[in-house]
Amino acid sequence: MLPTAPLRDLARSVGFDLVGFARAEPIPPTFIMEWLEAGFAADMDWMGERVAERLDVDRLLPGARTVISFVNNYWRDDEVSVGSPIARYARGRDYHSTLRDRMKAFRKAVIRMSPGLGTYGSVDSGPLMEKVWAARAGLGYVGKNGCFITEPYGSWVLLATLILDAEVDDYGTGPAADRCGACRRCLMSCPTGALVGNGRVDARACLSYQTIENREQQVPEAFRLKFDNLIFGCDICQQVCPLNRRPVFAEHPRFAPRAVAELGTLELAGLTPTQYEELIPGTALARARYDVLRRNAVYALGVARQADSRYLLEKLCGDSSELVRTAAQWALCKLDP
Ligand code: B12
Ligand code: SF4
Ligand code: SF4
Repeated sequence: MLPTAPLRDLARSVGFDLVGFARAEPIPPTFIMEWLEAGFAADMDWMGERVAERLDVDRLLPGARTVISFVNNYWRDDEVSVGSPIARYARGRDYHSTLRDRMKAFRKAVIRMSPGLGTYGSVDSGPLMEKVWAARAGLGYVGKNGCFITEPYGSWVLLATLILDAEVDDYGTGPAADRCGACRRCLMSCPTGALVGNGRVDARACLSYQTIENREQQVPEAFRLKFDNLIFGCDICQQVCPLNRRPVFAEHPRFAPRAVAELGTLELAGLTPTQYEELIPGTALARARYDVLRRNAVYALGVARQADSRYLLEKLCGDSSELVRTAAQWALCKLDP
């Protein structure tokens, strides 16, 4: 049995803001099955492909006993990125590598303490329900906005998860008390009605999905009309949340905005392949390809009816990417209704 006190110190020393421990018990299937059956996963087929693993971490690490949940606050208000159309979590260095590096350092040190220990770690991409583990570990709860909300940092947090095949001496007591109460601000503010109750998000309507995961086709017009200075991810349901009113500045330079977060939509729509290669690798924006990022920025220019974008939009009507060409034609029509 591992003692949690030194593990907590270790988590802090590698850079995590919060850490908690949950027993590796199976997750009831209702949440994810109902979500998948309702079609809320849109075309993220990978969400339905490894459901058995998502529900039972023993399938990821045979003999799993404990799930450690790590939290990093990432909120910053640097002057340079105040008007950025990129969601906050994606403005700095790619969080996957930041949290992964921290978890690797943690894992290495724990294995030194307990040789032979089996582990399985993931940040975002593994078949794990990370918010459920963070809730079970007692670090907060899932709000009506579908986000994991902590007491000290609100929902401006990212999660990493590590499974161990050993027990620890102190487990979290489950989700923190729900602090949403009668508030419905996120539900009222979501521009596309993607919040469908009880913390469920219909990804088909969520602008985060449409800007990042919908990479093959045009975004349905009803949604692209909501690309209001928003081209990668969406923070609206977090910005309006009263539990996010007292954010804490994330000091670590890895969370500092990169050069791309200083650009506006016009500059992003006009990115050259060379600029893309200079600015995007190493950030979470790399998930959207060159053409997808420009498609999104072009929509935002159309929505803003920005007169100074006419020259660029006309040029993009002849772009080699069909995705960008069609978006530019649409945006030009918005300029000349
Ligand atoms: C698919 C996905 C998306 C989809 C769907 C969003 C969603 N809420 O499901 C899309 C593309 C829309 C998306 C958007 C975003 N995402 Co996302 N996403 C994921 C991913 C890969 C899986 C989530 C999932 O399993 N969804 C399926 C539903 C059914 O499960 P669920 O989200 O856990 O919700 C249910 C359970 O939590 C259950 N529940 C609630 N409390 C409890 C307690 C217990 C004990 C139990 C058993 C169950 C339970 O009720 C919920 C509703 O059914 C996770 C990473 C991961 N591997 O977990 C990141 C993750 C959730 N995303 C993250 C982020 C940062 C975002 C964005 C904020 C990015 C942005 N700025 O645009 C937005 C937020 C949108 C929103 N309002 O939720 C962070 C979470 C940050 C946070 N504070 O919550 C994660 C954890 C990635 C990470 N490692 O940090 N995302
Ligand atoms: S991220 Fe944006 S679109 Fe998605 S649920 Fe929140 S407010 Fe709605
Ligand atoms: S806006 Fe209100 S209802 Fe939505 S998550 Fe925040 S406190 Fe809960």
